Amino acid sequence: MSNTLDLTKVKPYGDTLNDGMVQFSFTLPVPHGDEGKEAARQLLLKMGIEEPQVVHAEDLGVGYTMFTLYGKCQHTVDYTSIHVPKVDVDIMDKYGVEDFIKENIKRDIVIVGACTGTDAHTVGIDAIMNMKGFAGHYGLERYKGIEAINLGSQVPNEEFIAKAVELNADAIVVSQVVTQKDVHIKNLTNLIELLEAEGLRDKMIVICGGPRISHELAKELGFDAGFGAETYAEHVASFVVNEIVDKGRA
Ligand code: B12
Repeated sequence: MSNTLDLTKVKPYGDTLNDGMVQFSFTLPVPHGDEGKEAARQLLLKMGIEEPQVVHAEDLGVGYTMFTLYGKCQHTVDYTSIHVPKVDVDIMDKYGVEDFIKENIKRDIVIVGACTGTDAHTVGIDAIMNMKGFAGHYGLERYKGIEAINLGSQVPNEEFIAKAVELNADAIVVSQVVTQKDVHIKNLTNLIELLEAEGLRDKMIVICGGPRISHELAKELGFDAGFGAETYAEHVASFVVNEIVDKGRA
């Protein structure tokens, strides 16, 4: 085992560089006991993990057990060949965005946001939209030159679009947190289809975000941009104001 860093052959490490150590956590529908631990261990061997060890097993009751295991990963990845599509814009801070609006757009812009469909998670969209913001980054409501309207969660796509039209929105921003059974894909696709059917798709900037949203996925689904975990209001604001100018909508 080499203990020098080679970015073309990256693997996890725990104690010593390149030792391959990985932690797993999962639940099996089996009772708590030695047979269950052995089942968990064998599963890791089948995944190609070397020297698997069960370090914790928790009885979840009624025939279910949760396991934590350690083991050694044999595989490596070439970090130098990785390319992840990202939103291509220089991020400005709040004051930079405000100056940009004053100089280049010369009017207030309107951004309407919601968490749509059956998704009831409000914290993500609030982090972007609300005055207080998130992790020390103020939300869009606090930006001079931005009128930010947060419709909350479980907003049907039809209602979301109607409100955006009523408010003459420059941009609509949608949050999707629940991804079980690909519900987010269905809901986001439905939003784009409705916008297209009403001839609105090219009249506003359409953005989605959430912990399992990538820019690549968003583009595939017909959005202008997608933002994942660790997004702050200034990321969205920088993208929106640049798009308004680039698309001649100032
Ligand atoms: C709080 C919470 C709840 C609360 C929500 C309360 C509320 N008012 O929001 C309650 C208890 C109601 C809840 C319910 C459910 N939840 Co829940 N919940 C969570 C939890 C613990 C935290 C989510 C959160 O607030 N994160 C903090 C915010 C700030 O992070 P964020 O959403 O990722 O947002 C950031 C970025 O993603 C991005 N972003 C987000 N939206 C947008 C939008 C735009 C436009 C942009 C630019 C960026 C952006 O910016 C944000 C800031 O950086 C997560 C687990 C976790 N630790 O993440 C589970 C979790 C999301 N919930 C989950 C589930 C399954 C549910 C339920 C279905 C459970 C159930 N069986 O009833 C229900 C769903 C109800 C429904 N109809 O939607 C799963 C989702 C799994 C999946 N892959 O789909 C999770 C991951 C838990 C888990 N591990 O299983 N939940």
